[in-house]
Amino acid sequence: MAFTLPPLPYDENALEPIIDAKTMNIHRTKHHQAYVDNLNKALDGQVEFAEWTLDQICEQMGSIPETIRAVVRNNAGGHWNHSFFWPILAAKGQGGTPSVDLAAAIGASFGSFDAFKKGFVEAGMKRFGSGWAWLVMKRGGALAASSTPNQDNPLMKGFVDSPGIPLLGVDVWEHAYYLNYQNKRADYLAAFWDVVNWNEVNRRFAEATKG
Ligand code: MN3
Repeated sequence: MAFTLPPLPYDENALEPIIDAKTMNIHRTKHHQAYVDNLNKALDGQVEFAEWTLDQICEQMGSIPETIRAVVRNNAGGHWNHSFFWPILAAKGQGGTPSVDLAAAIGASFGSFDAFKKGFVEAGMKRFGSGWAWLVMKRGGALAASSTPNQDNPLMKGFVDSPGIPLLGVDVWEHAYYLNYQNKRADYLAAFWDVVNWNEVNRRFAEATKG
């Protein structure tokens, strides 16, 4: 079954002024759509993977034939990461706050909420070139801030430094922020907190905790 671009859960201008409508439009209908199209193209005729979910492809990247693995890794990652990204954003003031349970887990793993934010932003700032910063739940339940290059994600066990279940992530490719922030990734990451959809992060955390 071919993969498709998921619907955006809000209007393209909903995240303004933090993320402008033009960036949202280009990012989703051009960049994200290209990952979808290129993933479908790469898997065309690969009957063995016809019923695989996007999660399965990311989690079992080592099972993808080497001849197509690099293109599948880039584009399945790109599709997964952006499909994850849109719903964990919400209009300023609409995203709620971390749940009591999530706040407690963040406190236990990082020492404080501010220490978590600092670690998460640092992960994004230190990522040279293009990639993502993540809050992940590692095996055993501890939370960690990490980053991945390109379109890799924490589901890709054996391919990334800090595998786990992604709870929050931010795209630090220049295409995610260049129109509004130009080269100022730090400003983009500082503003990002205003549009985090904690309701969705809480839901993912509750689901991950259930196991
Ligand atoms: Mn992107």
